[in-house]
Amino acid sequence: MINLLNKRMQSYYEEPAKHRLTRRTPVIVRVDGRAFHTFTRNFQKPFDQRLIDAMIVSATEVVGEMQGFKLAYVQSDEASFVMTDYDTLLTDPWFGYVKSKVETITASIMTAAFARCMRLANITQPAHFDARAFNIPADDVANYFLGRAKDWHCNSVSMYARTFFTNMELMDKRINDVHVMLHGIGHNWSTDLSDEEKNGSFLIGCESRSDVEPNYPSIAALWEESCEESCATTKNQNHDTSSEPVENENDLESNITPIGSRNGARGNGIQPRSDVTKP
Ligand SMILES: Nc1nc2c(ncn2[C@@H]2O[C@H](COP(=O)(O)OP(=O)(O)OP(=O)(O)O)[C@@H](O)[C@H]2O)c(=O)[nH]1
Ligand SMILES: [Mg+2]
Repeated sequence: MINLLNKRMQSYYEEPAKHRLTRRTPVIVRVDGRAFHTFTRNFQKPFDQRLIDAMIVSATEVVGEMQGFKLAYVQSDEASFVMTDYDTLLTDPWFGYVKSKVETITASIMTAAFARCMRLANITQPAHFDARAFNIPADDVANYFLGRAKDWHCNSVSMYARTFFTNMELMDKRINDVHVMLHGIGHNWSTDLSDEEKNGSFLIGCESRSDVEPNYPSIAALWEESCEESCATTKNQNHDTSSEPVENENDLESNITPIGSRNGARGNGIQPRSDVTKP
């Protein structure tokens, strides 16, 4: 028996709220720890290796689940992932690019994995992550990651400086002034800290890389590499086998050309934007 009431509830209310991300355009998903200022109250300051490791392990778990994953960047209590759905003509988007599904699943995987890491460190306090997903043009993906990396660079310097100076002393100081203040008391941000603490970590393939500096050429090269690497490995995977392409003008897939199959990062022929690439 057809449940007409349920069908009406779905078509009137659920379906209109089911927003989908745009196909054949990269998608960024960013998770962020909820109220981590409070959660980390008893953690080591300015940086706690248990938190850094747990974020990388948890983000790696998301990477393992995310279809079309290309590149991720982890810093502080946040991680950004970029995925695509155009490695091949028949690549499926993760969860049909249904926005709420992508966001809730990503936040759940991250939260569950992070809780496991915390339990191993004997921390039982609950931690939660939110997630947001949005499209971004392929030629601005490197700029997106550059923005997050630059943000971490500044936060890392000021978190380190707060170990030695009061908020009052650091008020209205530019980043270069803070470096000078640190040098003045015999500390050097660039040599005192680990790469993870200074740069955050990029996840590409099965690798975690903390040696990537926050400049456009390095990050753009990584994005390019992630597209090429993933195209090589995912070709002929993730197919919707129920819909082989047909040369038919009514077939949605027959009138499109594969983008990004060889040079995925800029496969659409658009040159990278340069408006925010200069320091
Ligand atoms: N002690 C310590 N704290 C950290 C470390 N990494 C991140 N944090 C804390 O995590 C916070 C993350 O900042 P936000 O995400 O902007 O702030 P939040 O408190 O999580 O608030 P919402 O994200 O808005 O819920 C920082 O302000 C730090 O207090 C670390 O390695 N050690
Ligand atoms: Mg947070």
